[in-house]
Amino acid sequence: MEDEMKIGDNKTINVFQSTYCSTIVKQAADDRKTIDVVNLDPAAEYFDYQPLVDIRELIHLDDAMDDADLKFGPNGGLVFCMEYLMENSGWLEEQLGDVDDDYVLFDCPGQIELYTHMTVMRQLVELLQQRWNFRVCGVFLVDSQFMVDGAKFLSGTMAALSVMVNLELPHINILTKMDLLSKSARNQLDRYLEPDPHTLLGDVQTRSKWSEKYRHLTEAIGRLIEDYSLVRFYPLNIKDEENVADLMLMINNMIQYGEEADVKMCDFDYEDREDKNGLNGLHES
Ligand SMILES: Nc1nc2c(ncn2[C@@H]2O[C@H](COP(=O)(O)OP(=O)(O)OP(=O)(O)O)[C@@H](O)[C@H]2O)c(=O)[nH]1
Ligand SMILES: [Mg+2]
Repeated sequence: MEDEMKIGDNKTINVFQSTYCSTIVKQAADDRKTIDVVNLDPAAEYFDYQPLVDIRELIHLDDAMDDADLKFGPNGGLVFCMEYLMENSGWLEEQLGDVDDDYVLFDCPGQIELYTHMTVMRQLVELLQQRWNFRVCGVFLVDSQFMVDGAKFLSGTMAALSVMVNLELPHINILTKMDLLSKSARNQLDRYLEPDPHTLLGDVQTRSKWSEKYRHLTEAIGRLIEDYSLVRFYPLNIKDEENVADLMLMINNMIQYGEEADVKMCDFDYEDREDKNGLNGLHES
């Protein structure tokens, strides 16, 4: 990364979906900055970036599923691969090489249980933070098309909250694929982005027996989200450069990345005069 961005041990990481990784890498390249991506998805078939490290060179999902002794299915196999990575963390460290001051995205597999309640990703985060001095920001991406309905919005919010609690990281929630939403779906979603429990609950209320029975619980969840501002979502349209730049800036601020680069040195003329408040005057030259 560029010299002016050096701030000590300043390796940074975000956890992303493949399309977002390539979007960020391309936008950074347009600004003549290099961002590296580590593919941590042992089942990845295609992604549109050149990875710095690729977990598939250590273990592929097929290795776990085809093994006659292990006999894993896709989910168990994926967890096995991530645990295998942790057992071979020396391999990852060696592959990463000297990444001091670099900005690294980790493109992670999509199975949500890895983040909501399992420990393997948490262990990885601890390794990055505590042993390898990374500054880590978790980026949780949810497909906006699954959030255009009160009940789904509540459940997406609870999933995001579980991830935040489990990983205990600076964290940002992003709604992806905004470019694919119709105008009416976008309007519907806008109502949830500044959540008002009554708006949400109005949508969630159906006349089913179940929803009637748990109405108070649903109301309490809605109030919790609103009262404590626990979870916020930021919409992302990858086709809107300004939108991508705003999100990058927000993430950089969270991990205090490139702060020195923003410090502008100015020459000042100090004058021996008292201003009207009795303070020494300061003039920018
Ligand atoms: N139009 C549009 N398509 C998108 C966007 N994000 C992802 N896609 C498409 O959705 C599909 C899946 O995207 P990926 O980036 O591979 O998603 P992923 O979360 O990495 O998927 P897995 O690795 O399988 O978990 C691809 O066909 C992408 O082109 C978006 O913001 N807009
Ligand atoms: Mg992917």
